Amino acid sequence: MEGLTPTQVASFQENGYLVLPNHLSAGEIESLLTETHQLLDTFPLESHPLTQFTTGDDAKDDKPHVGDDYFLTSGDKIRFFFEPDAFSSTPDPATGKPALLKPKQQAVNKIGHSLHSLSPPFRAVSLSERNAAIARSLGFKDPRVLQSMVICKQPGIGGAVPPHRDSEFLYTDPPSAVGWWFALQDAGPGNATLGMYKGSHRGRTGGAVKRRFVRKHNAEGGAIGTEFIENDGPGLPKGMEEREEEGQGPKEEDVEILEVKAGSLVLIHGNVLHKSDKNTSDRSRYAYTFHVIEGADGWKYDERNWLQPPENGEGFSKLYQ
Ligand SMILES: O=C(O)CCC(=O)C(=O)O
Repeated sequence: MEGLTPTQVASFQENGYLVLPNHLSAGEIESLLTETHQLLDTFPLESHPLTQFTTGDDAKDDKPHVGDDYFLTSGDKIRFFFEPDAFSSTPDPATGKPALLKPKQQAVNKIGHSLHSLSPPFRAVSLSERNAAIARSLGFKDPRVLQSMVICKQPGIGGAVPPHRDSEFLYTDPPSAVGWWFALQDAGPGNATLGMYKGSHRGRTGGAVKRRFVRKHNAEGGAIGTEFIENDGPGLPKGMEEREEEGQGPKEEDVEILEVKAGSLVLIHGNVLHKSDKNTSDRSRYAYTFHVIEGADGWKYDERNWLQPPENGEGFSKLYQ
């Protein structure tokens, strides 16, 4: 199976991302959307802790929260995270819980984080020879797939994703993450598409990983949530050890607002800064994304990362079969 052309690899390395139009067939898009709707229709609300998705530092005390545990143990499960704006600002007096203001299907921010292993349609488009060939073109020796999710960007309330680099969340020493992001619906300026800071992955433009999103622990060693900490390890992938140059940091005028059709694949360098706005339109913007990290000797997946390997000891899903 063919991977990327040398021109495509060069473009990925130059810009920090690469758009591959028409990557998924109409049948594949249909199967992923059908599965997404089926998951949204059937997940039980009664037993759900009503966890809302945010990457902020929201642990208010040193006790584990049910919602934090639901998030932190979702790496090998299919779970549902709500839009903060889908809830009433005061609890429902009958239940003591915040009340959902929308049907659950239109209230979920994302579904994650192991669709690639647990859902047959998502597994088929993730652990594929086609993706293995792309990973080979990018130089991966033993690529491992993790943190797969559907991001719904619900009409009117789909929350903004602040500028970030994926290696801040899935840190290996040295950094190696690459995101695979598939548009399941057309995405453009009207419905909160991806905004990519072109070239911001490079060391000279300040692309080194400077902060990390990790598990927060209490004095007893229990995980009580998440926080950002300073990165004290290598900030750039092997072979990219450039020094930062003053005044070369990411600029808003370098942001490319992607306009992509359903079925497009966007490859996202783990060090490139990217974001998406709040979806204030009346159109959803479903996307499926998973990430790949280097699992070979010479790279170490960090034990403080928010997402940890499954407890069965098998490690993250191998892309090379
Ligand atoms: O789909 C989005 O809005 C943001 C996705 C993203 O930033 C990511 O997958 O790293």
